[in-house]
Amino acid sequence: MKTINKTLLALGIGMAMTANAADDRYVIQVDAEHKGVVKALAKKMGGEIHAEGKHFFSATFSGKDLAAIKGLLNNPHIQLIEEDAKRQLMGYSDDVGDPRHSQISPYAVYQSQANQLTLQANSGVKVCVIDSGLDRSNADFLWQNITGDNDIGTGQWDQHGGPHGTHVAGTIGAADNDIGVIGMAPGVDMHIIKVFNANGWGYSSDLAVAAEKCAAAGANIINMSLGGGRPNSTEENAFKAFTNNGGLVIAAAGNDGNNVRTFPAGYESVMMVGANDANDQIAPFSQYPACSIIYSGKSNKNNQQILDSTCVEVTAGGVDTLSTYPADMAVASVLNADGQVLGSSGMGYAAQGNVTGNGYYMGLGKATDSGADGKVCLIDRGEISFNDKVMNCEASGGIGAIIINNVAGMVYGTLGADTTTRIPAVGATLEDRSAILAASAFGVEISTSDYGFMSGTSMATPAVSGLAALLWSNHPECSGSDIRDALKKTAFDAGANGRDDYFGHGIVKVADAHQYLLNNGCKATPVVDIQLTTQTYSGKRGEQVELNWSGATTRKVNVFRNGVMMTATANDGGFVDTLNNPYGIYTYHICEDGTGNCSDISSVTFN
Ligand SMILES: [Ca+2]
Ligand SMILES: [Ca+2]
Repeated sequence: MKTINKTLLALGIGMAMTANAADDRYVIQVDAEHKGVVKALAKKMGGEIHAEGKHFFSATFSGKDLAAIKGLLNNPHIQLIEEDAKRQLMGYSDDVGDPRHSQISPYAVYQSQANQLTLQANSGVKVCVIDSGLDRSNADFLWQNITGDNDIGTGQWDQHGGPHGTHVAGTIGAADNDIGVIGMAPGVDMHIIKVFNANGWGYSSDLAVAAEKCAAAGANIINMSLGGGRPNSTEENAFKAFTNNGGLVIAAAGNDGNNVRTFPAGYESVMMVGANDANDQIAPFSQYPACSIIYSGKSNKNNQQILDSTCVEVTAGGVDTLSTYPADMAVASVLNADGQVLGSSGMGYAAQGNVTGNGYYMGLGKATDSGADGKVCLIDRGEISFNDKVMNCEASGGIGAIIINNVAGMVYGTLGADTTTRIPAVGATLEDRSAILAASAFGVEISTSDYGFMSGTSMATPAVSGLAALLWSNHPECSGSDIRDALKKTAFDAGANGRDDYFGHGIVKVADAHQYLLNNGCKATPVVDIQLTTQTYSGKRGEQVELNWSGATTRKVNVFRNGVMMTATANDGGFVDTLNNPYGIYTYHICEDGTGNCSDISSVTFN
């Protein structure tokens, strides 16, 4: 495996710089004694009040610029109106070090507060990982806590079918020891179902079967870092059944960077996860389907209700995620300057090797330089390709190359598949530039490793599954829906204000979710007055959906399809809807006649 994901990450950082648009939020400074009057005025002008101090408050005025606000809020008690600049936390980062010799906490552990909560062993939480297997060659697992299902199509569950499944499992449950990485729920019980390998899908490609195996193994969480375009009702029913039995199903939004809804993540019963980076920015590849909208009320469209279970619900770190690999399938880089290990990234397609020597600064490395003979070349990024810099170093007699970033952060680059270099080459951060130029003795190593980086919503999804397991182990009385709800309620609101299609409710903060459940408890048995079930069958006039309900108390009930009221019908517990050439998901709910007292949504899928 080459470090192919580095290119993706570089793209992510470039995109992130432009992602934070203005959001119409202003700070208004006032005389303390007249703050109430000014606040009332701001509300009257459509403002939504946020933070408040003695002499100021902040408010959002949707779609209005500063000049317009100054015009609207023309009041003698206002001292100043200014834009409320968004303050960003410093980004999160991986621990610096070599995971072959010490344990590295990936940045997402800090970002999502997994380091602030302890997994409760023997809580009965078990995560089922439907992926490409977990390779037994990696030592960073509590193997006694891991089981799996073999499959005729894909073979042994503990022999990898590519590194994907091993990487995913490590993010969930890599052990807390002195090597490798640490999972979000370190050492948690896992059950591995191998549905695909290097050749593609095996016979257990039917995820419905996999879901049943997960349930049979006693798992309460299913992780699916996979997805596709078409819904399937058998599959959906399987996940609905798992969820109805108190479980939690979590799946990836997809990596095409568009607004397409993928499945299984797009089913209501499944929690859809997007990916963010270490700087709380959305990953450019993370898909952002719009939520379904339910309309209700007397004229059908009076009330809009966003069905946030068909779109991204939360995100977690999934850009350049460090995790476990099958033995020797990852590439590691180590940069040592005067005995201190600095952050580094292996240049894509760089030669393996481990060299030590004095450093020689080559500037931009645009020409050969005999001063580099026998030394490690220190080269600034810019103007010519990484490969040309490394080739010039090697042609000068250099034994290894360090390319230092010219913008903040790590340089992630590749020499290209056609490179002919034979010396190890790594990237380094701009922040470490002065330390590097001041040092004399260097070590540069590119070698195989059992730990490496990947990027994708496939990496964010196991982060959320592990976080859910960590939270649940501290609240075993909760249902999967309670855990899902707590993660959403306490997510950090990144991106546009409020829930948005990219982040959903935001970035998971598991310690905050823990506090939320301590404060509010679980709603283990949700109060639903009206119970609705739906099933499909083929009738003479087309596809038919049979609705059955109980618990409504009015003489008639209102039947809604896809949020639009179809009819008021007798409250006799049954109704049949006929559809002509249906495709996709159809949602139904029942309300007591003319009221907002409604059943939960029940949906059917045609394909
Ligand atoms: Ca470890
Ligand atoms: Ca948001």
